[in-house]
Amino acid sequence: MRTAHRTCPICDAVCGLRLTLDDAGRVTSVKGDPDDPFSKGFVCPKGASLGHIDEDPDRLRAPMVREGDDWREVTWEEAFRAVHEGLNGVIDAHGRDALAVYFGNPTFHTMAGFMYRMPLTQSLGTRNVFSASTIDQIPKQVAGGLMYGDAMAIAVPDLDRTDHLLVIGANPAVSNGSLCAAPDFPGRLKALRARGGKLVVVDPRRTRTAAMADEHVFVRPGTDAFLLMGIVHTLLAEDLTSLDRVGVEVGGLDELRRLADDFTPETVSRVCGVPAEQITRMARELAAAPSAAVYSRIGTCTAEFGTVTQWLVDVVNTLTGNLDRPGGVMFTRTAALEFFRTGQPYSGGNWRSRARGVPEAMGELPVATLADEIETPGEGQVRALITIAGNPVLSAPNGPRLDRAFADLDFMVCVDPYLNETTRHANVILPPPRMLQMPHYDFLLLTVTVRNYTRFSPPILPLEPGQLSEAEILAKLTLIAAGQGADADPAGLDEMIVGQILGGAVQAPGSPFEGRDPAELRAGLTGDSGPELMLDAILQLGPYGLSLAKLRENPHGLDLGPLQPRLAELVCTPSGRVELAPEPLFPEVERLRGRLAAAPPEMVLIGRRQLRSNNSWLHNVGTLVGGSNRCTLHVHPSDAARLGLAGEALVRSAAGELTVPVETTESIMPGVVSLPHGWGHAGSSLRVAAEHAGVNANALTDETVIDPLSGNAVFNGVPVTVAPVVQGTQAAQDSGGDACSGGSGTRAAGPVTVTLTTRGA
Ligand SMILES: Nc1nc2c(c(=O)[nH]1)N[C@H]1C(S)=C(S)[C@@H](COP(=O)(O)OP(=O)(O)OC[C@H]3O[C@@H](n4cnc5c(=O)[nH]c(N)nc54)[C@H](O)[C@@H]3O)O[C@H]1N2
Ligand SMILES: Nc1nc2c(c(=O)[nH]1)N[C@H]1C(S)=C(S)[C@@H](COP(=O)(O)OP(=O)(O)OC[C@H]3O[C@@H](n4cnc5c(=O)[nH]c(N)nc54)[C@H](O)[C@@H]3O)O[C@H]1N2
Ligand code: SF4
Ligand SMILES: [Mo]
Repeated sequence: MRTAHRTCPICDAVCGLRLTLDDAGRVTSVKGDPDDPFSKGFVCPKGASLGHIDEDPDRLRAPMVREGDDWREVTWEEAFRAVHEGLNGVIDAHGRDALAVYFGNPTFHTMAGFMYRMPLTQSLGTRNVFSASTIDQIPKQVAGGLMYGDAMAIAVPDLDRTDHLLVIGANPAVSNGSLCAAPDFPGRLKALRARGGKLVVVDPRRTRTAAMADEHVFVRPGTDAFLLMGIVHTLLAEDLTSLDRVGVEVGGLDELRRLADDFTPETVSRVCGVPAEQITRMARELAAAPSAAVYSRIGTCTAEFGTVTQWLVDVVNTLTGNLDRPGGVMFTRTAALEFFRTGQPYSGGNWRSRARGVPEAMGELPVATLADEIETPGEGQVRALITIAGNPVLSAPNGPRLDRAFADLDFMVCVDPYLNETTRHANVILPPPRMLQMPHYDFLLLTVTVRNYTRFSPPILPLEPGQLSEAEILAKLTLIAAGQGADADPAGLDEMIVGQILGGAVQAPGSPFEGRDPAELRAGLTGDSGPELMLDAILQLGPYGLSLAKLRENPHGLDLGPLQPRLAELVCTPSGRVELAPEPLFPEVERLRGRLAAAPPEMVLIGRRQLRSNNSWLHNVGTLVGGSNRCTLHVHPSDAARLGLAGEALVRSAAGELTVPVETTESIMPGVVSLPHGWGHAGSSLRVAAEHAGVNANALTDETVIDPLSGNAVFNGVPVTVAPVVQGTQAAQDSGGDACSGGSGTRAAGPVTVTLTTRGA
């Protein structure tokens, strides 16, 4: 028996875990790490199941190649040769824009995903770059880019010090928070109320978070931008602003006044369903609180006015004087990534997608238009796809259409531990090692912690002989994409990336490495893998003067203190001020104004998360499925009675239809139904998941409707009709063919060119 410690890699909360393992390396228990200064022993049911997840017998242990409907385990050499032939066959026949890549959610959690995302993208040389960002948080980043200049500047509620927290479209008591890393979020909410603070939740469902709150406000799905406009209008009309409390220069107040002018509480109330007096009171309470923070997430990001909503959230935080101030919303000072802030003002829409003409944001296109790019013939049609840690058939809007489109590709390669709804279309699957065999450092999640904090976890178990790390797999893909062939050495690429970081740092004025010799600096780095060497370098360049060795000496993590005001050093708008009224948003505000008189749809669909699920990929673990973790349609009893619903319902939208068991509950607003996403495993080779299949909520979400500025998908407020299932009614089942053919061909080797954007480079 031995004890080991590591950060939980599943959700955004970065909890520390204490594991015990037997002599054979099997996990015998997982508990919260009581010595972690940030999570202090907290663990949720998913973290407690880490051993079962890690030891899932259905995880792939060797690369797989598909021949027709048959899968064959192959050696890594054979797998990479097949990838080399497949990708280069497509490049030779159709050019590089015929390639597409999709980075799924876990690439935001793995060290390899962080290190290799940019090099791989650059080596592919295609405009067809997609990720889970456009079904998640990109509206928040675009809003940050427009207001602060820096799309990596995400305002985090100062959860442990605030006096008043307004949560809009998030359910952290279940999700444990997102873009706000706070282990034991529910405990921190209880502490807020215990110290006399107030918690208000705006949600079309009475969630677990709402049940903990002083006040729960029902809002009509998709209308938060109206509610927030009503709050902004009140703050301005009643002169409740405290801009003097904001420590940076703020511009655009007059423009904002003009934009918000006709969104009176009375007017917006008719659209969002919140009584005008309540909107006025919400504004007054936010302004009067000694400190207050507005926090919003998925319910407001995956909405048609996603970017406008995220902008308005930070406008309210600014107007009430709570921007960059203790108890308000603040900006984490992370240990590792400060070096990567470019200081260049954000600009979006630099090109448009081929088929639908939708603008790029942050260098990527909306995954909502991936199927268009695969299906629309012509120059630049996508013929080959790489997915890394993603399951877009279940997670992207109109998943069934993607399912059909993937079946038509010439070549597909997936880096994933599972043969699932998406990877079943692959020609080659490259499985990463078990979680316990990977080192872990949350490059990205540690940029949004509610205290400054850092923690590194070395692998607990070694790789088996001949097994590849995820970093090596992604490095090989990068080299193949760059035309270096299937046999190129991944270590060479690691050295190149680390060398570029050091090369940039020695030239960067004021950097701790300024003027030093890169070779000497390289010799001083420690780390057992490329990502660890990279981490060591950027920790040393970071604001705390840390190193990988120092983090190894502190296996429970390091508390780096409460958040401090720091916006002044982040703002990089062209004007140098925080922009309250960025011009690119004006057309969106006009569009919003145009909706003031629109009649709301009779019935709309929203999503919901479940405590024991994590998107689509934990349903094969027996301890996590069943009981309350079922895929059901939440319906208000009054709607169920009106529509005659019992048993199963047939739900239809513009995109598709499905049948699903009905669960009536008073917790949901009348006129709204809710379906969790990530289900739909019928026929899966994952045995437990197939027994708890559920349906794919994204058979109903409409890929043709997006948030225009960010390209984000719309999962909430989807117009639907709901009817009882009558004998003989059969919902359309989504099915996809398997007709894929591997391309072939060879390419001349060329140099790998990788440019990391850094302040110094
Ligand atoms: N247990 C669990 N935890 C998770 C995940 C998981 O799948 N399961 N996923 C992780 C990921 S990837 C993410 S991004 C985070 C997300 O974290 P959260 O955003 O906290 O997650 P959700 O539970 O989706 O919360 C969204 C809430 O918005 C509400 N809502 C829907 N439509 C609207 C609307 O129009 N307006 C308003 N105001 N509210 C609306 C929903 O009812 C729901 O309660 O969770 C992470 N943590
Ligand atoms: N209707 C609706 N749809 C939604 C949402 C919603 O609220 N409603 N939420 C959206 C959100 S917030 C998100 S983040 C997306 C998620 O969308 P995706 O990222 O596309 O989907 P996941 O279900 O997270 O799939 C993760 C994949 O990564 C694999 N994986 C797990 N660990 C690793 C690893 O260490 N390495 C590698 N290489 N692979 C790994 C899993 O097997 C799985 O195939 O879903 C979105 N879809
Ligand atoms: S809350 Fe998230 S990080 Fe914490 S134990 Fe659960 S899944 Fe892991
Ligand atoms: Mo997400």
